Amino acid sequence: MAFELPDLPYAHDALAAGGMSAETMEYHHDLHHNAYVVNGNKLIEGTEWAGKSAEEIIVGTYDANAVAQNGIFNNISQHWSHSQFWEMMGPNGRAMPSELESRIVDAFGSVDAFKTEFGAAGAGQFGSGWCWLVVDKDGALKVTKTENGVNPLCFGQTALLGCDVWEHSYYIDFRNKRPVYLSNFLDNLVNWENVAERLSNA
Ligand code: MN3
Repeated sequence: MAFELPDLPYAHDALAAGGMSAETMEYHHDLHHNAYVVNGNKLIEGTEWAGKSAEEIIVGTYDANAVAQNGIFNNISQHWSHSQFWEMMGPNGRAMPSELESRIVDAFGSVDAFKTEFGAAGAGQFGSGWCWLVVDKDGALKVTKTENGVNPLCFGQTALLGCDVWEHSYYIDFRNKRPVYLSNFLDNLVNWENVAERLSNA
């Protein structure tokens, strides 16, 4: 069974009031994410990875010692990360559930301190990549950043929240202002109920 581009969990213009335009969603979901699905399917066809889950392919093809990851990893990992990313966002007005808030305060000191660390990770990722809030193998909440298509599954971590900092994710709406894109993401776009659900399943 080949991978398929998932529908967005909301309309293309649903996040526009929160700062992510329909034009960004059309490029990012319909074109960029779709390209990872199409290319990933082509690359795994006829290989040992055909029919495997995205998680199995990501863990199985990631090479911690490689300077650059292989095409199968890059495309399937980006497909997985984008599928999570769409779910991690939602229209305005979603408050942070209290259990999640208390875990964040325990780990980072305050919600603002967490946001500062998350934003700094995203702004400090040189070139393309992602920043994340994860549950590490020891159960601790941590902020991380990853390059290109690498994601927390590669390190045995659970992704609670991820933000795409490839230029295609912010250049239409924020031009070169990645830090503003990140602070807007945290303040206006995150679906904290989805993040809390990931935490309770971790
Ligand atoms: Mn992207």
